[in-house]
Amino acid sequence: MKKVMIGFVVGMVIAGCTQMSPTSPSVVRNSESQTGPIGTYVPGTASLWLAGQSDGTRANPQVPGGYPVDVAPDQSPVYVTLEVGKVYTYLVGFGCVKNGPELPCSDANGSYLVPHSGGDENGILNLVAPLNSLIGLFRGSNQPFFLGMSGELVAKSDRLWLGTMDGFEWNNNSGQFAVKFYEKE
Ligand SMILES: [Ca+2]
Repeated sequence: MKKVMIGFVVGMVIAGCTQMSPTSPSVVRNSESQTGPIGTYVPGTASLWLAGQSDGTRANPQVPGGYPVDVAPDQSPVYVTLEVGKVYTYLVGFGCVKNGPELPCSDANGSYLVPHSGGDENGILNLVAPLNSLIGLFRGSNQPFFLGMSGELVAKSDRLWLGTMDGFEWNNNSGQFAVKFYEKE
């Protein structure tokens, strides 16, 4: 039993390290069954203002029109593939994110409200949402929205981008959220 537990812990640490520094959008589909949940890790560095942008595209200045400090694909968001028109519930299983070194870690509901400091950028509208919270953006839409720890949504397109909320400078964020989407019966 002890050996099994050690193996489990080591496996979790390795899995955590692997997922802490994704360099490109990733999708992890649960292989337990064809109708199982769709899950992914969302790193704190994932910015929706780089959603769908080609490598080298920059985003997230401290002020509108300022120098954008983040770049695709390093701070690009991850995504899940959903079936258009279907209803999904989602749940963040674990994880916490912080928006800079020496700052407190937040769960996916985030902390106080902040705007995107760059305003509208790369064709994606501004959003005011709790700092460090889990946020989403459907492909084909330009309006990011708050997701938080759990909820329900209708898939407006086949791709839901996932990121975390910050004012600017996603590149100094850390942590991640593990989120799963379940097709509603
Ligand atoms: Ca930051």
